[in-house]
Amino acid sequence: MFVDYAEIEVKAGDGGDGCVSFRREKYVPKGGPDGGDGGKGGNVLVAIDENMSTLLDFRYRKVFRADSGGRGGKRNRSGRDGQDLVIYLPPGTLVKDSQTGGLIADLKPGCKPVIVACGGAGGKGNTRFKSSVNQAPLKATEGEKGEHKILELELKLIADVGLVGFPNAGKSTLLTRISDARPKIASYPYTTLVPNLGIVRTADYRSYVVADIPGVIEGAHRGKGLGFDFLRHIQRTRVLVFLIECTVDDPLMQYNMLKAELGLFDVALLDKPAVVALNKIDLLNKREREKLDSLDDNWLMISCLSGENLDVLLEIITKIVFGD
Ligand SMILES: Nc1nc2c(ncn2[C@@H]2O[C@H](COP(=O)(O)OP(=O)(O)OP(=O)(O)O)[C@@H](O)[C@H]2O)c(=O)[nH]1
Ligand SMILES: [Mg+2]
Repeated sequence: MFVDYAEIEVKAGDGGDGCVSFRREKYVPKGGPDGGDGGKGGNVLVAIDENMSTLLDFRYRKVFRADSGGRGGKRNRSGRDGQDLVIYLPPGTLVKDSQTGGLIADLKPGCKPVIVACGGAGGKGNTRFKSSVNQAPLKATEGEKGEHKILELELKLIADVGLVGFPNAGKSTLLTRISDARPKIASYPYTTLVPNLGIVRTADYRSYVVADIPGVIEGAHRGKGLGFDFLRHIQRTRVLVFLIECTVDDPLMQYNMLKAELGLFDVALLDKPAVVALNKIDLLNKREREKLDSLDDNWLMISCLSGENLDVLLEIITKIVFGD
């Protein structure tokens, strides 16, 4: 199951308390204070696990605690430091503080682990409070509390190309034709319920990732169809491919409707380079094709079934992705 949003609670370790103690040994009268410091509490960190692709695990496990520091001991022994706790997340996860809404980490590929909650400092033992005027201090401090936060995890897939279109336009079929992915394909709308990623390999051994997302329809921003929450997965792509069925009454209107829905979700989506492809061209006869030809010179006629013009489409996408 694909889950792209979760809320978790993190609690860093508390610092250990400082110790009050005095050296007591035969032949060493008035040995002085020897209470050690408390250990530091463990931090909570987030890090990337390349093998993860969903936040499913976090639907069930909600609270993550790092170790607390140990108490300081006699004979100036410091308490042990609490161990850090690392939470592994899929690449592309955004970690936000749910209270302030502030972004704490953006786990892009290659990013180093990030501390999301700091462990408390250890308390001071009474040795630290020794001075010329107070040679037998009874004072030690408590360890600091570790940070406690509620975190929002939001997964935004990392893909170079996003396929957008109405349900049944052939997005999943296209992904199957050009990449190694094998998403479900069927002749009814809403076959794709969660995003699929596929890797496209070019003839010169380069590769990029294409995301196939569920179909968007008019009114998606009001929650119609599957809504448009999943559009977040194309927010980070470099290119959008609009896929439109050529057999519909008015392809241009469908294209404008798609753009309008995308714009309502995030206007920045409309600034991305885009390629428009009319799919299922195999279903048209010559006359119908000529009619469509006049629509827009930049629109590409393709057929995911016969493979017509898929090479041209790939060439255009590859050029934009790599900036060739
Ligand atoms: N004739 C023809 N049929 C196609 C072509 N491309 C896809 N189809 C068919 O169109 C139907 C829908 O294809 P999908 O790839 O599942 O469409 P989708 O856009 O992923 O649909 P959703 O996931 O529901 O949004 C399937 O029956 C495909 O076989 C094409 O080029 N020509
Ligand atoms: Mg699909």
